[in-house]
Amino acid sequence: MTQRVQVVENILSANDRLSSENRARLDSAGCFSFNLMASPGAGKTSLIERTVQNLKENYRIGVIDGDIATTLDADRAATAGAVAVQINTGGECHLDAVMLQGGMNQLELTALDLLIVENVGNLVCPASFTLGTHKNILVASIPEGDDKPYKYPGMYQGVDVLIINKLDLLPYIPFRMDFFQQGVEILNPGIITFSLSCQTGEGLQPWYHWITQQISLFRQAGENHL
Ligand SMILES: Nc1nc2c(ncn2[C@@H]2O[C@H](COP(=O)(O)OP(=O)(O)OP(=O)(O)O)[C@@H](O)[C@H]2O)c(=O)[nH]1
Ligand SMILES: [Mg+2]
Repeated sequence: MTQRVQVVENILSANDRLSSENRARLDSAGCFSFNLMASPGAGKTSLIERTVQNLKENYRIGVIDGDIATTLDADRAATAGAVAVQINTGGECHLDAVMLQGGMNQLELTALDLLIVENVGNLVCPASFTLGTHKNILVASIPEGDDKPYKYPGMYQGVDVLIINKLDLLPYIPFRMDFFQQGVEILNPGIITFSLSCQTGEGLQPWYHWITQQISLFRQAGENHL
């Protein structure tokens, strides 16, 4: 048991080291990045499609898509207008820093303003593996149910931004928004939250605005370090 704990700790600290290297590469390339995490089907790729379609006029966008199998999501991101790379984890339930490094090696980072990473659909494993992206974002969705913050606290605790997707389904599904938000508030007080629908487009403008703002702040910080 002690040995097993030691091995897990070693794996995680090796991952942390590599994720710092990934961050340094992204910083020196001037490429702002975020990692989208969610349960399967919450709408990560739909959000990427919308985001790329909306922002591609102003920014050069890369997408690294993590999935157990297929290139379906990277194909969707590419069709939307991103430079897209698919990573198949071959059964692993999360991306880790070395996988992201492999994906980044296939992209010309200096030619990108924004890198979006889509993690494997899972509310447990991705929370334990930092990748080196600037922000970690959780996409929750109405059909998953309002109890998810209580049942998956690690994921809700460790993120910088929360997106509540599939708002269009709220009238049809028993989902107590107050109960959900109380759970979030206990775990991650004051977290930046966007409620939206990738289906109807409702609520997407503030999300696009936030990205634009973050890219400006990131560039200003880079200039201050020169
Ligand atoms: N009603 C509704 N459906 C949505 C919305 N966003 C996404 N969907 C649908 O939800 C399903 C899953 O969407 P994806 O974007 O593929 O979800 P994902 O999180 O990328 O899924 P995985 O990569 O498999 O984990 C698709 O059928 C989408 O059309 C939304 O806002 N409202
Ligand atoms: Mg997807």
